[in-house]
Amino acid sequence: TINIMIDGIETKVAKGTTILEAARDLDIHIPSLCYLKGVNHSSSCRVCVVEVGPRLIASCTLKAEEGMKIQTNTKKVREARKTSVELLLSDHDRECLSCSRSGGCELQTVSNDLNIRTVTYVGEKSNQEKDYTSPSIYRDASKCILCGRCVGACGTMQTVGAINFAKRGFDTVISTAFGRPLEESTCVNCGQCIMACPVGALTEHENINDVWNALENTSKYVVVQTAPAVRVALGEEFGLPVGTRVTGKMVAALRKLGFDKVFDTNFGADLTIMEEGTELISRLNSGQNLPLMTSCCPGWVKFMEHNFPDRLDNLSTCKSPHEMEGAMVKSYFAKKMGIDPKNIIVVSIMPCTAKKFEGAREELSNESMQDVDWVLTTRELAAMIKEAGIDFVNLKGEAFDSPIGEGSGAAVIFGATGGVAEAALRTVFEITSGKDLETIEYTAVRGMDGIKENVIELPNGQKIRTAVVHGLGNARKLMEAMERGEKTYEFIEVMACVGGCITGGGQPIVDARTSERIDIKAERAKAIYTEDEAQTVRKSHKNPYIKALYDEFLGTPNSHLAHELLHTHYVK
Ligand code: HC1
Ligand code: SF4
Ligand code: SF4
Repeated sequence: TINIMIDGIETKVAKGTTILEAARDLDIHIPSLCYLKGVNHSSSCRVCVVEVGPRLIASCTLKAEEGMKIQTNTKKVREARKTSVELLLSDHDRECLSCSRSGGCELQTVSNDLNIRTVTYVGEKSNQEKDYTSPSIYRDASKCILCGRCVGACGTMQTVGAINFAKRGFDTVISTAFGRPLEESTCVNCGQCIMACPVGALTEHENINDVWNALENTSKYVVVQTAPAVRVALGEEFGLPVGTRVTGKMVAALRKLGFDKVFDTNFGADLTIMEEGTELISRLNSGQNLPLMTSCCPGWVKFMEHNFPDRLDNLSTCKSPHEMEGAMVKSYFAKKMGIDPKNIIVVSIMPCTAKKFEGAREELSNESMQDVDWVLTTRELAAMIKEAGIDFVNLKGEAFDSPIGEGSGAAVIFGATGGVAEAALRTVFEITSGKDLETIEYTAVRGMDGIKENVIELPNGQKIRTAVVHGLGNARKLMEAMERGEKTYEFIEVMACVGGCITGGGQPIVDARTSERIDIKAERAKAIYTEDEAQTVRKSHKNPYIKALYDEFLGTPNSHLAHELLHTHYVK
């Protein structure tokens, strides 16, 4: 250990600890902007400077050394911090009142905390470019502060590297290769850059008004569905603690917004398990296209298309749960209700920005109708609820509509890494053995290790070696290990976001300081597993509404009709 003194307080820290971390352990708050734990340590903003001897040094990269004496709150420090922030503000689009990050902007917070009341340096503005081309991500360079947090998220964490620093000096920008529109880049739409951005330079491509217009249109029947991960995060937008489950309130709010039916994507997740489980069993029998890789994450699918196009046949042909559900709303449900599917609009509320891209993919339509018409993020739903003046926190819980509103516990765990694999194993084992299992928790695939493994043996002796990865950096590692022949599996679950959809790019944004104190993904995952335990039906194949769907409409899993409506194929 190393002995240091911060603001007169002696403390011992481990080798390698930065002064910023050491101070936070002592509850001394040093403001920072470009620092994001585990993602970015560039010391470019210089807001976190401290005084060490005669020098001012950025504390986020300064490592503790024996005997170091640090001052975090001197006149010189405060003035240096103010100057750094004022310089950022001078080149910033300061339309705070109409900015989507207003109230949650870290630049706003730091500027307020430092008592900056006037912006001294006003001059020429640098890059003002706005890029609306991506269906998922909107970039506004006029708000960018060049902290590099998005570059860390996209490059280091996701190993996509769609965006990076370009040009020099005053002209420095965050840009795609050759300054191309984001839509034409290698971006996979995961939105992790948005989650990292401290300001409003990166946001989702908003579709709120499209959905308001649909709700206003009296000739349309507007159905909404909500992803598993939304219910354990939406509450944060209304001040509830991280990990609060708000399923019932969310349903009540959606009804108040005027949707004709409020369905649960969990039904689609159960359906996915029936189709994908059957697909796994048939691939095990034929030995073809193994390992089967999950295809419900559109960020992962696009990553595969860009990086491993020769492996696309390994992807499951199943559409993702909300797409399956959209297809069932426009066929099975429409028929039951006697509504022309052309007059139905399906809106998906997702924790995900990539789902906006997925919703528009031509592979995901039937008879020239998209399965899903609009995708809103958790944040956009919160914005609509606020706009409508709904007192969310005090709403009484309501239940989803039938028949597409009923999902099992296996479905809800889709929202956390390992959930799809666990749900599939619960069903595949029981279907092949014909026995009901008492213990249904596959804890080996739970938790936040980057790569998790599990082996089960089916009654006929077939082994299913399963790998679960989350975060595209981990996915790349696993794919490369397989290419080198070091690893062999029969089944692989991949989610592009670290932690799974619970930390998707459309979820409530947590500022850097809070994310150091609270393990957001662990808290949201805990809520997901509690939601599973609270369900009476916890296996997809036991969901009575799924059984009815097959009896009344689809026939059997992987039937001809099921293939037509619920499966697709991605090609190079
Ligand atoms: Fe997901 Fe899925 S789990 S992909 O993360 O398979 O978005 O929550 O809805 O479709 O069910 C997202 C979450 C979600 C799908 C399901
Ligand atoms: Fe990179 Fe994902 Fe952002 Fe695209 S959405 S730029 S892939 S972090
Ligand atoms: Fe979207 Fe989930 Fe994939 Fe993230 S892990 S890109 S939230 S589907």
